[in-house]
Amino acid sequence: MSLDLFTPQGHAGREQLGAGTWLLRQRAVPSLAQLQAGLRQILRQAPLRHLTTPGGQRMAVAMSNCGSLGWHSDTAGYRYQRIDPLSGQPWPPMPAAFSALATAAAAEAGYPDFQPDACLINRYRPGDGLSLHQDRNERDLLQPVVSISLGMTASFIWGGLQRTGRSRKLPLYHGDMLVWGGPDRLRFHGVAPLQGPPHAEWGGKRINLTFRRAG
Ligand code: MD3
Ligand code: FE
Repeated sequence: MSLDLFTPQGHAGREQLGAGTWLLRQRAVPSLAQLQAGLRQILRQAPLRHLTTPGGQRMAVAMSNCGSLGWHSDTAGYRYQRIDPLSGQPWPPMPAAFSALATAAAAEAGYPDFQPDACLINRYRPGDGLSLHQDRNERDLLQPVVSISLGMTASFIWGGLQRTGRSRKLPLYHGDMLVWGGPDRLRFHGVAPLQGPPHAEWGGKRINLTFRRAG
């Protein structure tokens, strides 16, 4: 396949967004086939589902997990757990290609010892967004979070350490990776309601993978 020089997602390269944050454009592209095959298998065992917030609201984004720990939410609260409550079984294992990619990206961003034990899978359809929040259910907040964007372009909202601070919007394209840690780990962030054309291969959806050291 030839390089597309006319669309912004055709540009690789890395950009430092904050003291502890790197955007690695197109970093997941060499692994797309492995990610797609792995996802298909994981979602057969642990289908995407809409969780309920502690306040009783159905989340627009559909979620699943792989790895020894999975993020879950219901009216009892947010937490990581070893068992998928839908199947009563452990979450599907994290494929070696997934963890190797997350570990390599983290090392490139200055986090040399990242070994994820949880991978949260988020599925957005047009109109679905994720409201401004912090990720603070992980045990060790010195560990970074690594994310991979797949499918339709998202408008990522990047805020400050307080909910009411200024925020900027940043497009995330198919194949982009973000590594987030250090002083930026507790920044508020979210995703604007998904809009725009369907992706040529992934269709009318966006999948986001976030790798964490949760336990
Ligand atoms: C910044 N997911 O799953 S990934 C989430 O695109 C989540 O689905 C978004 O926020 C998505 O919790 C954004 C990028 C990301 C992930 C974790 C972070 C940014 C972060 C943790 C702290 C600060
Ligand atoms: Fe988050």
